[in-house]
Amino acid sequence: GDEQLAPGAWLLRGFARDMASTLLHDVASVTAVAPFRHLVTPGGYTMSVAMTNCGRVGWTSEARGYRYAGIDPQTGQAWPALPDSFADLARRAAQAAGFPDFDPDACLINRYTPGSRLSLHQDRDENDRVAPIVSVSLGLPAVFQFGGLARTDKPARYRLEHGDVVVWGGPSRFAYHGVLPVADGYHPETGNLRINITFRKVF
Ligand code: MD3
Ligand code: FE
Repeated sequence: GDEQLAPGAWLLRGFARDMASTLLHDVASVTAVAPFRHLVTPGGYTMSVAMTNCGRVGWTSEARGYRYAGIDPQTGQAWPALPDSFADLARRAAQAAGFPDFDPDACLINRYTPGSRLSLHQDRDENDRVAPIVSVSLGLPAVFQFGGLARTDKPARYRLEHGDVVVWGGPSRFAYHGVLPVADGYHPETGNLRINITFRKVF
């Protein structure tokens, strides 16, 4: 059943499991146009997670900071459109968590190889402060950290598996969160990869 992690944060276990192969097929179409890349943080660190985007705008990093841009700086082209399977899943998951009419304009796709991690952070580059973020986990499992509104709040840990969807809205929208280093393993649909897709409303 659905599990409430905190006010506004809903873990929908297995919500995307039966469409996972469609989602992964559509990830491949996106990355054929906008390849995965390792962004360099404004502080000069190369991220261990490889990223790309689809949708109207995509999240990028520059020396002066993070921003959402309509053009992929690596290709000079618009980001690929949000595949229908992505839009459908994002809308249905948000609805199931009590956020009707979710209409994301940005979709960040993260690719983890064994050892890749995402340190504790907040997502606050989106102008829309009310819309939730919807996340879908595919492939290898990972341990996700979910903290509070202060970096020093001790985070809880949850294992996210293939097909799990989490919706982060309301008071949880600006909670600190991260992903511990992904353990080596094998998943029949992704090999040794974990793929995470997040849907956001920026404008
Ligand atoms: C909680 N991605 O892309 S998804 C990210 O698994 C990101 O790749 C992680 O954090 C991943 O920014 C975690 C879960 C997630 C996404 C956004 C959130 C949790 C969140 C925003 C607010 C609170
Ligand atoms: Fe995040």
